[in-house]
Amino acid sequence: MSFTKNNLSKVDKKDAKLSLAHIYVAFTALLLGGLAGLLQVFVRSGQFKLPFGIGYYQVLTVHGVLLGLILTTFFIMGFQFAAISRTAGAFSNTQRKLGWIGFWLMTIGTISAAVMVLLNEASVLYTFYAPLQAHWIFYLGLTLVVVGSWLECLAQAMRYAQWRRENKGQTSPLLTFMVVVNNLMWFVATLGVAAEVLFQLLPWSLGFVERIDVLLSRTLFWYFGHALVYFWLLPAYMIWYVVIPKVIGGKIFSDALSRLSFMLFLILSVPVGIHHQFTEPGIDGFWKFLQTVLTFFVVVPSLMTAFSMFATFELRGRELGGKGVLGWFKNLPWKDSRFLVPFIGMVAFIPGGAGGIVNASYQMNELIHNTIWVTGHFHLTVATAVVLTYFGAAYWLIPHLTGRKLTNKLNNYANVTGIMWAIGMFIMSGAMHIAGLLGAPRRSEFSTYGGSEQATEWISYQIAQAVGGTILFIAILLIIGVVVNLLWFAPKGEEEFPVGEVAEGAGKTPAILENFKVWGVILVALILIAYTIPIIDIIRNSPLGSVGYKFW
Ligand code: HAS
Ligand code: CU
Repeated sequence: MSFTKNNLSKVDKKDAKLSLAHIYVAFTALLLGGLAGLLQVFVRSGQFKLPFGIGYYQVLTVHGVLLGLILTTFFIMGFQFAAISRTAGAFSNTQRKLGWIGFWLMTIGTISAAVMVLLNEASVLYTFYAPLQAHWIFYLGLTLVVVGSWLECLAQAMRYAQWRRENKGQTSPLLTFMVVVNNLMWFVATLGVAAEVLFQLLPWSLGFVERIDVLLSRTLFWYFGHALVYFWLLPAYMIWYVVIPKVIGGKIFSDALSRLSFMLFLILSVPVGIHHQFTEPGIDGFWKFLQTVLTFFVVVPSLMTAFSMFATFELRGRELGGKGVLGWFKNLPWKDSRFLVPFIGMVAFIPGGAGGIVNASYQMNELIHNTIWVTGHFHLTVATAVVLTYFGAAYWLIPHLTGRKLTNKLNNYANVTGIMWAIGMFIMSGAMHIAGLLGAPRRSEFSTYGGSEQATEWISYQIAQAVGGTILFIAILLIIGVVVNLLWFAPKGEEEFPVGEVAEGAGKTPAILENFKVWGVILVALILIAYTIPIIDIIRNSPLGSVGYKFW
């Protein structure tokens, strides 16, 4: 049997189960990680002390790991299984089995890492920087999460390859293609963190070696770490490019442009990690500058995305009769949570992305590095643009998978979650940005620094963060309420998995955009250029290395 793009309208039932399993873990992580976030902003306001000997850094680790690593990875994988099943067709039994093995490895890994954090054996934050030393089970747990995700990526790639075999010479379904690009980027990036964990952190935490090369470990981490943020972002972009046009009744602006932007992310996401290490000694300024330039290149596909989204919105708004420069704006479906919630995410990404450009500007980085400005930046990017898009998608994806309906009432609650998030985050992230410019450090418990005048300036902003954080936590409770309803209680029915069609006249997609060999070669070349000499330098000039520390 061969099929055309549009005769698949649903996620296969067995695939739906696999997808849902991921969604359970993701939203459990949201609840627990959100609670940890609430405790943190309370502590930092100076008005609250953690009970039962719980440490601030322990809570911060729970927050970063559960929200930054677990919520994201599980939601992404669950969404991607559904997206492929919907656009390329059901997974084969073998592929699905691989997916389930991956899921269980990831879940066991998450539980082991979480237990070590709860036992206060691993308060090393989500970046697990050496020389802070966690219990080896924490590192092993995170390794299982990565290995599990590889198996899932493999299952998804196999489904894509099967589609290509069965539909020779045709352009693949856009959403399936995007998933494969995201997974490839993830695989290449995670090789860095896998090397760090296997060759450095594990032997060191097990006591096989006494010392660790700190700079090398951080460089391997950031080789992975920047691509990690795009691994979070690209599924949101999939929803913006492919789902949102359908939700608003419009068309995808251009298939070719969407694919090009994803391929640009693939080649440019990894060789820019040193922009997180501008202030580290031991990396020559030339390489920092080179990666600054590459970072400015990787901004381009985001600008293409912004352009493309504006075009989709404007075309649709005018089709509905919008006049004048901005008249189209009011004709968009503002009451539909499937549109409004991700849209708020898009708006947040404008200042979030602009802040990123400040961070990446080599000299300006001196001002904001290690201040809470950076925390403000990533709460706009990952914790608003990305996760609001995920939530907006969950509001149709979950009922699609469970055979229920997003009723009007639930839709209204869903809209409230988006608006509350916007308000809470505006206050919290705004206060973080300003306090950061005034020098307030990130990753830091409340302190008056001996009553210093500068630290006094920060306190009112820390209280504002607690206010914003509280609103966000209430929004999380409401989100969980909507999700629980969509999983188990909403009325039975059918909810669409919206997949847009490409606007007419957009032209045929050039085959080069699907040629993984060509893009793969460019990717490897850029990585070698950006990293070979810095890594040789680091290893050659490396001092003794450091023993492990547990400061908590
Ligand atoms: Fe970043 C630090 C640079 C994007 C996440 N970033 C972080 C950290 C995280 C993070 C988690 O160069 C902290 C890591 C840690 O713990 O130390 N970031 C950038 C740059 C971009 C960027 C150049 N970051 C992201 C995204 C993230 C993320 C995306 C998560 C998902 N970031 C940095 C740097 C640091 C950093 C330095 C290190 C700082 C330090 O010193 O420690 C770019 O990719 C941003 C490009 C984006 C744009 C915006 C395009 C706008 C769009 C929306 C259109 C809106 C529409 C709506 C259509 C240029 C696509 C219509 C609207 C109407 C109003 C009508
Ligand atoms: Cu980065």
